[in-house]
Amino acid sequence: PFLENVILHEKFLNAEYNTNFVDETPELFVFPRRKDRGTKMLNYIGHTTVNGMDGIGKTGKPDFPKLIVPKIDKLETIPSGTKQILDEQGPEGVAKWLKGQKEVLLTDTTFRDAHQSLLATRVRSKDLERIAEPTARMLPNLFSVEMWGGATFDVAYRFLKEDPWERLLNMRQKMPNVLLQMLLRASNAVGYKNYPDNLIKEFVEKSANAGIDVFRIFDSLNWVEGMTLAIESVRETGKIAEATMCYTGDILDKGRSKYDLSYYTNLAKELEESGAHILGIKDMAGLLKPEAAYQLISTLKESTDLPIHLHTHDTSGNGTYLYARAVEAGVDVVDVANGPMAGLTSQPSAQTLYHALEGNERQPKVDIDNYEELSHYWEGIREYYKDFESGMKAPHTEIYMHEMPGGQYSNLKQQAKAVGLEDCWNEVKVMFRKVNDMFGDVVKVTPSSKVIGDMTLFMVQNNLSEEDIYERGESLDFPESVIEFVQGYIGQPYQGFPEELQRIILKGREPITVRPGELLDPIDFDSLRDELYNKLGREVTSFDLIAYALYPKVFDEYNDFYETYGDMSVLDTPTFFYGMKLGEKIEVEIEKGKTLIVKLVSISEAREDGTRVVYFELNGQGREIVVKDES
Ligand code: 3PY
Ligand code: ZN
Repeated sequence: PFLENVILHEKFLNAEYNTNFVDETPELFVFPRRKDRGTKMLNYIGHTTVNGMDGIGKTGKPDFPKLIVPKIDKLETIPSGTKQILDEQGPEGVAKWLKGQKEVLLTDTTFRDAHQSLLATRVRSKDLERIAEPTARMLPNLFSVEMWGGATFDVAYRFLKEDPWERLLNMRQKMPNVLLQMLLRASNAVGYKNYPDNLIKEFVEKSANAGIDVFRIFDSLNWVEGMTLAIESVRETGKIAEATMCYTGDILDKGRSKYDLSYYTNLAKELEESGAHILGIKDMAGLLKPEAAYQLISTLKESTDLPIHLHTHDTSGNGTYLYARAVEAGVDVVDVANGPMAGLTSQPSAQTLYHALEGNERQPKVDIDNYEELSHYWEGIREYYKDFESGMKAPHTEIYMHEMPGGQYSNLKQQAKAVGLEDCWNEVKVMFRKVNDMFGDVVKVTPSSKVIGDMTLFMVQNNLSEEDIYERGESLDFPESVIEFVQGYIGQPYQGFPEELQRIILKGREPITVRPGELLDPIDFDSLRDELYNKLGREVTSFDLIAYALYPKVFDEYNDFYETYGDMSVLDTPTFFYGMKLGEKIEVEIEKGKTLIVKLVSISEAREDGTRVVYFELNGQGREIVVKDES
């Protein structure tokens, strides 16, 4: 294979080689892997059938109804939309266009926040890409489709074993007419800690190149200094910087003055000055009450020139009503999800809002029948992922007390269960709020919300009261995330840290007050590329490099999986999660025009060494796979 690599190399063919050719051309040593994709896939299916899937266990494969995908005419041209406005008029043009619209515009979050909030972020690219083109054709009047960022990036590698960049590239191709939007955690990018400045810049640039048009940028403490680098980086790409403030507290509660109306108007002005094209309001926990929404939006409409984009979670059940009040106050865009993927900890339903605004001159201009037709597909998808549901069944108004963000509620509940606090969940909720107040009432959203959650579990688990922390704090080992937080490593909270608590937790360590990114060495991308090249034994793309820089361990594990099983994003979702039933036959298109037919024939009893033999037919040929039974 070495010789083959040499004689087929471009430089060799073009006679552009010299004596250093071999030394300077590492790819000559990359030999094509044996193409045993079929066997690898049978190994995965065999393993999953015998042992089940992490997070689901071994439950047996349910019978799912067939997914209903709307029929589209591919020969018809795709109607143009907001993407064309961006391409023709730039980000300022889009902002101006938005402000000139009478109707309220919609961002559809079904492809990102809806499944992040309802289904533990588990919806796979295959299921998103299949409905992307019908959505683009049937809902061309959307402002944007939120489909990337937040937790979807690491969950794709970590649990779904697929490449999030590929999802973006494919969806971009299928949705050429609407703006594609992502959630960017400012200096935390799509991670949970601060990253070096050059990594943030590189991430933004490559995301923009791969297809993101709108970057919703927030800082988990509403610290504008932590956001400016991300805003600048987005502006340099020519895409839309939606600088966003996270809504916390309750402006209607006059007894709680920290986050009052003037706090938000000042913040909005700072964001406008730092280069925002759109002002985002991110109500990540669903705390914004209808009257508060009216007051907030009316005041912001007066005090800034930016179009306003509002995001909420419908946890309390008040989402549609608060949107209706925001619409009265002049909000420009609101976030909704397709009905079957809406409500509870997700966004309010697009269809519900549409009907709620019947007769209102600002009713959104979308084709409601098309929305309903697409909803039949999402009903099927919701079923596919039923094992990842949070268990919340009804509107949850206690959210106004504990203030946990939509995505955190079920997560923290799981964490509490894992440390034996399942029966103390009501206590945990109350403690969460108490910890928030102890830290001076903080903005709670990834990653600051995790700090409050970690401290909460630490206190409940160790039976500690607030007084205990002040009295015995010197002798307590606080969670690492809490120490880093009061050290300033995720930024500076509004009005600072409570000094005494900070002193108790730090035990003599020095806190920082500058932007954490200023203290981090830039990433040396060249040496990182070499390191990764040596690990992978193949060419390293810029996308791989960024993923490795953000999540070295997760990316390593993803590649190990890929080595062992190959690209399993090609499997249908029920097979990916549950394996196969005895006698079942499936078709797997492993690449365009190449389909494998797999039948599960039988599974042997466990043998003495704990393995089972799984008998398949692959394209009619008998095949045996040995699987270790881990039960
Ligand atoms: C995220 O950061 O992923 C969020 O959705 C926060 O609300
Ligand atoms: Zn959200």
